[in-house]
Formats: sequence, C-alpha cells, structure tokens
Amino acid sequence: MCASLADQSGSSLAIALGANLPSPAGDPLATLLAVRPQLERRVQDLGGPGHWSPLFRTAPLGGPAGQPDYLNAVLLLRPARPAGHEAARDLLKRLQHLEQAFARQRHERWGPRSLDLDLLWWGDLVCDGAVLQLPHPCWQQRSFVVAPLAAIAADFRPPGAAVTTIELLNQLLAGASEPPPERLPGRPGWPE
Ligand code: A4P
Ligand code: MG
Repeated sequence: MCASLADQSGSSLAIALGANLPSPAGDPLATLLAVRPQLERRVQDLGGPGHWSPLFRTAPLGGPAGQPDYLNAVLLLRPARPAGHEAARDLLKRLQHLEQAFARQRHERWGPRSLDLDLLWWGDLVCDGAVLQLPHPCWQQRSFVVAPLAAIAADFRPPGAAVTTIELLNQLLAGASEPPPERLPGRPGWPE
C-alpha cells in the first residue's frame, strides 16, 4: 500500500490547515490561533523544528456555491523520525482527533468546515489506501496550499513535485479564475 518516491528535498513533512466555519474557539481566525499550539504539541515527538507559514485568506475552491472565504496556513517540519506507514497513520489519527475537538463535521466533499488538517506529505512515503493517501491528492493544484508553502519555502521542491513551490504558485495563479490568496499580516499568536 505504501512505497517511496525520491525525496529531492531531504526529509520533510507538511500539514495544511484550513477553516471557514466557526468552531467552539470562535471564528476561523480564533480557531487557527487556538489550534496552533495544540498541533505543535501533537507533532513534538516527531522532532525537528517547525516552520509556520503566514495566514492567508482564500476564495473557496470547489464545493458548494456561496460558502465563506477560508483561512489557510501550512506547517512545515523536518522530522527526525523516519517516515513509515504506521507512523503516518498514527499522525493522521492525531490530526483527526484535533479536527473533532474543533467540531469538524463531514456533510459533503469539499463542503465548508470548522477545521481541516491534511497531511500533505511525509518524506518520500507514497500511500494509496482508502484511509491515507500520500502525497495528499491534488495539493499541487491548490493555491490555498501552495501560496502558504511558497511564502516560507519558495525554492523548495517538495517530494513528488517537478518544480519549486514558487514555480507551482506562479503556474496556478496564471491559470486561475478566482482571486489570489491574500496574505494576512502577522499578529499576536501568529507572528509570521
Ligand atoms: N485522507 C486520505 N489521505 C489523507 C491525508 N493525506 N490527509 C482521508 C488527510 N486526510 C486524508 O477527508 C476525507 C478522508 O480523506 C479522511 O477520512 C481521511 O481518512 P476530509 O478532510 O473529510 O475530506 P475533504 O477535506 O473534504 O477532502 P480533501 O480531498 O481532503 O479535500 P481538501 O484538499 O482538504 O479540500 N478552498 C479553500 N480556499 N481553502 C480550503 O482549505 N478546502 C477544501 C477541501 C476545498 N476548498 C477549499 C479548501
Ligand atoms: Mg481534508
């Protein structure tokens, strides 16, 4: 079920965050501010320094018409622990518990959500199971993921990608019909 691909970037791991509905913590901004330290705790044992992207306000891509704009961000890690199927499944479970703690409900594909946490990749691990797919399908086509990545690692070529994040972003923006992701200024609790 899991294999590996050449990780041109060295060992790295990326998690995407998104929210466009209120959670028990408040509006999507309050949610992401509350999630950040909790997510840091949950990935602490993976080792390696974490690198947070700035927050971006993004137009909804796909899903039902009329849903609110999203807030999106990315956490990039250099884990000391090697990638492995069991470890990745375990991390996905931790992410899903955190989604549940912020009242995530699943009604429809790409529907609005109080919190979405996606594991984008972990090193060169490739999984195509029903529960876990790595790299996360289609992330390279999503400006709400690529813009935060490019803001912190413009010259970085993620595992499985043919070009750097800034090149990916420029390609996406050139063909986009929706407004580009808007980078938000840093603030207490999210200084980037
Ligand atoms: N799953 C498999 N692999 C993974 C993985 N690598 N990371 C499974 C996370 N989950 C993974 O997930 C459905 C199932 O995918 C889970 O049970 C898990 O076992 P989900 O979060 O319920 O579904 P989803 O998020 O609706 O689908 P998907 O394909 O993850 O979509 P995305 O990419 O999350 O897109 N527009 C803007 N501007 N910003 C957004 O954040 N998000 C989406 C959802 C659509 N439009 C958006 C945004
Ligand atoms: Mg998801």
